[in-house]
Amino acid sequence: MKTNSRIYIAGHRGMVGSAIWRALEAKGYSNLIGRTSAELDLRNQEEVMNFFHTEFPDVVIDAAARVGGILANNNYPYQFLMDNMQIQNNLIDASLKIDVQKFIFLGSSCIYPKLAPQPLKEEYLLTGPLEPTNEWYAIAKITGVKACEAIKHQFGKDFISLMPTNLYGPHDNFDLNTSHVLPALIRKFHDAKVKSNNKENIEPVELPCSEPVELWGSGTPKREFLYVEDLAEAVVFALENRLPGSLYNVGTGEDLTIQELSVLIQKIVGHTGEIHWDSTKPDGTPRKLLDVSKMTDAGWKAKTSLEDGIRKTYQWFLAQEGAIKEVKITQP
Ligand code: GFB
Repeated sequence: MKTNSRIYIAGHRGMVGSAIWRALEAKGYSNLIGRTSAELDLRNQEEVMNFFHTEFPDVVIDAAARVGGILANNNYPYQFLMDNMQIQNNLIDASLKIDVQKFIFLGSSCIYPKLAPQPLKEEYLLTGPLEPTNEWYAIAKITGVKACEAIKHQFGKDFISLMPTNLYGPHDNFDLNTSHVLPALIRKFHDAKVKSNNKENIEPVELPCSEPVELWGSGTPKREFLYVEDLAEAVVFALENRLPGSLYNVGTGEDLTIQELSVLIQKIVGHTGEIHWDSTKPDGTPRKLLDVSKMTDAGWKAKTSLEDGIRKTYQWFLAQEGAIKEVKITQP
């Protein structure tokens, strides 16, 4: 990899793509290429092929995908299946046709069977049924992993897949209908705290107690969380080193229950009220802890603790909230 290699980051405006862009820039890579979805519809094969024939990237990183939390996955199965297949098929096939030097495909830990032994090793792929709430997204991502593996096997090209665990960080989606659990909890606890602080001004109480917050499911499922800037470091590591395998898990190797996560976020945000669990909402898979020994053996390890990562994400969220309020104030 040269610092002037032409590196196309598909999805460079998203949480993952923008973190990869910043990480590459920080390491001196000067020839980064990005297109917004308004400029280039990655679901359109002709548009994608024309773009590749104009830009001729040396390296392609596929961080473009339709993503969302448990409810969005459950409610929009067709879009999660079809958009993702179209995006990745177009990117992978165009990359093969113009002969890019390296292709990195990003997916998610939900590709593994729902009840596979824990921690999840790469070799457990396709050994059992998937978690029903996200099987559509998982099936799309599995086809991407297999397409890259087939290209490596058949043409000997450096097309690899990195499977991160649940990600979070700056530029995450904080919309409560479509977000993942970690940003949803930041928003819920923050909003409840702000609401009760405002109330306090009118009816002061001795001990400020935040409004209660409603969370989904039972709180018992376990999840592993990776700060997105750590994932970006892993992508740079995979770019700079030729990894021999075709599929690598990327995570911290540690998980916690959603209930434990809620207590941690409550503490960081400063919410002091009750938590109610809405059992009508799905729990999803009981656990999906990644076995990260393949990446560790290759020489990469995550470095941000969950608490530090949540603090940084909350700071970013607060800065956006401030910006949004300023815009609202200055509008007529
Ligand atoms: O992050 P999440 O939406 O998705 O939910 P998955 C994780 C757990 O948090 C589930 C619970 O048990 C949810 O019921 N949860 C509690 C909440 N309160 C909330 C809340 O307010 N919002 C949300 N969103 N969850 C996704 C997959 O699975 O993970 C995707 O659907 C992808 O395909 C992604 O793999 C990484 O971890 O269950």
